[in-house]
Amino acid sequence: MTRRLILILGDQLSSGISSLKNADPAQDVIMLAEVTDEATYVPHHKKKIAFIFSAMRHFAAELEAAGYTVRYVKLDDKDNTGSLSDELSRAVSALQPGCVFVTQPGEWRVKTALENWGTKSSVPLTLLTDDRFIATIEEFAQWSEGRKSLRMEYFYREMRRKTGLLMDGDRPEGGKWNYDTENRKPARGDLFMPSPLRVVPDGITKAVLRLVDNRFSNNFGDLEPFWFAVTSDGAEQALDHFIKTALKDFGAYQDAMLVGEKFLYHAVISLYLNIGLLDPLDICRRAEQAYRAGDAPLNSVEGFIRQIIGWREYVRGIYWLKMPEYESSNFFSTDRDLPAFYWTGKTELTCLREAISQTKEEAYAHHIQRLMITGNFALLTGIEPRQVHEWYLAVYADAFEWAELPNTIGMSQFADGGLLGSKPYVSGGNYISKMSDYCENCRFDVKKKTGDEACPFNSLYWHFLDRHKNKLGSNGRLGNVYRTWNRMSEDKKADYLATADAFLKTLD
Ligand code: DLZ
Repeated sequence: MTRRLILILGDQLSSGISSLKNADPAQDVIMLAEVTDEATYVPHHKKKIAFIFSAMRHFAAELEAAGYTVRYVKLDDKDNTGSLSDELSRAVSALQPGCVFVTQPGEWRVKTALENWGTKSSVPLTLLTDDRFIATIEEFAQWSEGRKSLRMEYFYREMRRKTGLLMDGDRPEGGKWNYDTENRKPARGDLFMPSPLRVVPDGITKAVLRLVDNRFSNNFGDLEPFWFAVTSDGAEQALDHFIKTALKDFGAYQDAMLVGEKFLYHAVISLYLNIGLLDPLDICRRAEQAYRAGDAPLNSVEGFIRQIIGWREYVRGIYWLKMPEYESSNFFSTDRDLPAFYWTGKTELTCLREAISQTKEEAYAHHIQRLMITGNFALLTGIEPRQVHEWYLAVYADAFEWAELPNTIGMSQFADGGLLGSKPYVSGGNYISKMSDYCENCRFDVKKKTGDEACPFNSLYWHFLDRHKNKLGSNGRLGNVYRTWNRMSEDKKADYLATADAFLKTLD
């Protein structure tokens, strides 16, 4: 057997990853590299960089403890070349392996760079399937073939059947595949709120925090307090904690938002899942167990499992099916720059201020804050989709392109023209007011429709529908709203449009 060099990327920190299968501790070398290129291709949140580097260092230490030889390149190592490809070349020169193994990267850009490296390299490079997912990329492509519409719901049902999760023979548990209609309760401030498990930084994490503080001091976000788990054991504890304290209410309140409540009943485990510290099927089985033991209701557990074996797998499939063109989708041909307050949180709109401030503090906001506050605003105001995508990719600790890009380009910005969603996720202030307490202390009045004091979402909503009527007017799901718009008096329409135009000017 020749010596293998095995490259593990920053989001491949799973002991069962395909590149480590059959690794021989006696002769193979495992390599991890902290590199400037990956840390800077978008201006990542400080906490995200610290999370990835600390988890990489902990994973390397675990591999060493298990008897492997590990080549770990730290960001500030003096010979660090700054890119994954050049680090691979340096390692090949130093170690003279017979071949290089990598599990397929989760990002088109990184995959292409490694493939290019492979074509020039003196040693063969093998990219292995990433089998940490329920469906392979090929399975998804097969599922999509010949379908008129690629809706998640049908794919999700296949994944339920494939995994046997929440199945009662060949029927869905409880008789329905989806319990979302029970999952739209607004939360009240006096409810008992759990909070995610917080891990105290150890010596390894503290060293990384110093490094990030030195090297990325101008990046967005608060570095401390840093409380993320950085090992699979820590992530498992965080999952247990969620199942015990929050899963039961996760479903009912998953769309709710409250001032100062950053997590509500959300699991905050996507960051662990997306770098490989948790396994998707294992997480779902544990949630199902809680349901079967009577510790959590079906609407919560089904909603939770759907996010993982449904939506998460589905967006990954879409990513690999549609890249690289997907990234430049811009159905509405918009070109407005992302407002500066996305990087500061300094805005008079309470909803945006809350969602962005907590993003700055925690590198986290939950799904509805991302979709119906920051995403909704970007879509209504016509921000260029690529800028919105790069913002989400940078600011969230769980954001890796395969997951983030379809969520932003497709679901949130409708920039793919309806491949993912059947209609754009836009709303006026009413929805925000119904699902949150954000509007109670806002300088704008959600009940006012037009004028200086009116909630900007109200007029922007109609402005959006009016300016895109050529592209959206024939969408059956928008029939009612267009009928409402068409029935309005010309004066009222003009008021809405003038109010929105005045607001849009303030963004220029
Ligand atoms: C996101 C990220 C960061 C910040 N740093 C590194 C790094 O230094 N080394 C590394 O191997 N990966 C890093 N990553 C993750 C990659 O940018 C990329 O998102 C995934 O590897 C995609 O497969």
